[in-house]
Amino acid sequence: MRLLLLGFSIFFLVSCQSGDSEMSRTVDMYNDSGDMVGTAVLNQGSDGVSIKLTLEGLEPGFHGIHVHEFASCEAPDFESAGNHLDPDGNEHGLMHPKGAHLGDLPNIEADGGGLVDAELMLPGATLLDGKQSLLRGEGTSIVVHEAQDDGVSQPSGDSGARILCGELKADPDQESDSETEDSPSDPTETNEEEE
Ligand SMILES: [Cu+2]
Ligand SMILES: [Zn+2]
Repeated sequence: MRLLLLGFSIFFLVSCQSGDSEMSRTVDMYNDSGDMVGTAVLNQGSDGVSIKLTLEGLEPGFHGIHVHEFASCEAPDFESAGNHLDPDGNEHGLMHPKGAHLGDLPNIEADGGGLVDAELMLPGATLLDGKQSLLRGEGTSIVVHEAQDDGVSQPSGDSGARILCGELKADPDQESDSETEDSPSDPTETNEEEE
């Protein structure tokens, strides 16, 4: 019996680590002209979320990057993404003694051709449920900045303008608001399941 249970739990663990769509998410990254310039692939780890970034078209050098609190990237300034994701009320900055925000990440570096190929880690974050979830509410967003994050200045490390943004929607199948506004529901319609 004990062996049988062990067998079941091993099978369960293995099947969880492969294939569960909640454990991995791909975020498309856009610049302020609306061009897609790369992706961020998020994977659930045992003690955080890893982010594999592949980007092009950046100014060579270092750029700040953070997870912001809303799943909304309205060009050109991406202010709709809100502040840094900060469920614990911390100060900004990986080098701040009272930091950091959950969404604070180390700077990324674009090479001479403007390419970024980096893997970052968000310790303590999760793609599952909970206070530390990147999919809380309607989700969050990933924002890349013009300048590098100094790791201590408030509220965002003096990292300058928001130049790239990608939405991490809690519900990836949900269309944008404008889509639903195009087809207003019939007020006489009583069936809530179907249009
Ligand atoms: Cu930011
Ligand atoms: Zn921050």
